[in-house]
Amino acid sequence: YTRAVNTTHTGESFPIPDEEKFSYGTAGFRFRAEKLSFLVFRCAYVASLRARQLNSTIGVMITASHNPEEDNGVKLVDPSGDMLNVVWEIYATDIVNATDANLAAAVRSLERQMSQIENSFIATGNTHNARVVCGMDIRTSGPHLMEAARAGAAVFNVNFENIGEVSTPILHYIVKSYNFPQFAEPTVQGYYKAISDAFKELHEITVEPEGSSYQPKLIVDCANGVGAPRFRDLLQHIPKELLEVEFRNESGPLNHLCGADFVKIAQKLPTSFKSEDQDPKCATFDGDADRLIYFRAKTGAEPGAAELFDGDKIACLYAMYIKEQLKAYHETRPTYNIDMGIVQTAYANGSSTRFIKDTLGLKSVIVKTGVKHLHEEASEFDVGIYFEANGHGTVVFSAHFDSIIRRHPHENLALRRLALFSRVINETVGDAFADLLAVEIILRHYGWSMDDWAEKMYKDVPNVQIKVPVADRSIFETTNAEQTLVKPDGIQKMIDQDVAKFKNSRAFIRPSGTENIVRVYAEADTVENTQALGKSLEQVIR
Ligand code: 16G
Ligand code: ZN
Repeated sequence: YTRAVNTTHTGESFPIPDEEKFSYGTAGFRFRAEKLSFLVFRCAYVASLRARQLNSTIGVMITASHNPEEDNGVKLVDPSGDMLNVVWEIYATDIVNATDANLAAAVRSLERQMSQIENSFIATGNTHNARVVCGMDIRTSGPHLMEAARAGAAVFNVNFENIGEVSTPILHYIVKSYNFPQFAEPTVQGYYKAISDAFKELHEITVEPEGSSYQPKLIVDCANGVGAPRFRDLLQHIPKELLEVEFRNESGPLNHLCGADFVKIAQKLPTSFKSEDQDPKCATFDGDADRLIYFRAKTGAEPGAAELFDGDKIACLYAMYIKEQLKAYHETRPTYNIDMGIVQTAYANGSSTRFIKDTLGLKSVIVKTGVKHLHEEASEFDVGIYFEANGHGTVVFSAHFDSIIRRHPHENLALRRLALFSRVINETVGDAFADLLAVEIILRHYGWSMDDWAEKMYKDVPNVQIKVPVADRSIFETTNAEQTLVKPDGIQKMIDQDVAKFKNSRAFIRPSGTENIVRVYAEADTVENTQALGKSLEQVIR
């Protein structure tokens, strides 16, 4: 038996052998594009089931983020705009792995499970708001997969909307806007308007301090991805005096020698950026523009080296600003308490975690890699900042926060700033555009140049990341937010022994959730020692 896309509209359908099993990972399903028409078709089918069950809008995003052009992927977005509910990750996996012959039985079993735990459409009967909204990045396989998604949603006769080439965060935002109409108009234009209006308003009440070295200018590396056209569109809504952006890497090979993932791992300037470039402030997106990293040429290093202002630095910048506003607010309103916290992963630079603790006097919670883990933990706070070092992050605000804002809308400048900040930010998921605008507001507020940002917070400890190919990554099991290996036996002890040989060192090894490799991360007191530690850990698992 084989499984196939059940339609003639999608052209060639690349049937999938029944034995081949897929699982919904941290980034949904991600493969070489050939396998994906089937996976996208079944995912849209699952999305339409969920849309009918909740009588609301579900999102489908076709992207493989920072991976090469030949790959693609598909992930689902819940009605809140957040990532797919974990229970549904299992349902999606079951439906995708069902053979054509037993698909109907799989759906019936799913409906039975659904009616037990959630209010099923079978109970309410009302499904006229059920809708699947689908976006794609700019890969050549995108339009074909979009048709596979359309076919998947058509099986249950659910409304289908193709919103075209968008960043992943734009899709999340539109799904949320469909389900919460007071939030924004559910269109790409609605997204631009909501974010840029909030930015302009917040800009107006942000006062640049005396002697400010802030410059409203930067160069953006677009990874040759969807960030280029969509960020250009967004900037149409923002006057040049407020922010002037020069675009680079707009139309070459996707994610090749450029983009946030490349810059972060290689710690190098992306292609078409030169060490001698005079303009010091640069930022980089990944292929679907849900990651943002600032950088500049590193002085006194080999040509092409980049100094990074990564997710950790952005998180700390947000934390500093929000903490200051909260303090000012609490001075006038001590009775309404708003708490805040920061969530990071094991990849957070040790200096950032120490800065959060010792200088900001806040706590950093460390969780497993993957946006959903960070998002969930951050939602425990009234203001929850989360960032992965790789540049994916945002801030989430609680209902309690919203109710305080509504209670005291204009009486307090700090509160107004927080309210507007919460609207510049895309709460649904990390958003390179929204995050960039938020960073610019804060740099302006402090009057900071890149030099100031580098000097006034903390210095990264040297660190390396090494990808080690392995035959079977499933033999590696971790605990302690991925910082300790419990399997294979004995390896953690060898890691500990290696780490103990260096000063200020820290290291961990974890299996990748997205590639068939194991990742080594190491920090130590000097660049040489960090590399030596990384190399010796690589030997441990080879
Ligand atoms: C996915 C995750 C990202 C994580 C990365 C880790 C989402 C939307 N994306 O891209 O957050 O950093 O995987 O990859 O959750 P790894 O497991 O290969 O290190
Ligand atoms: Zn991405």
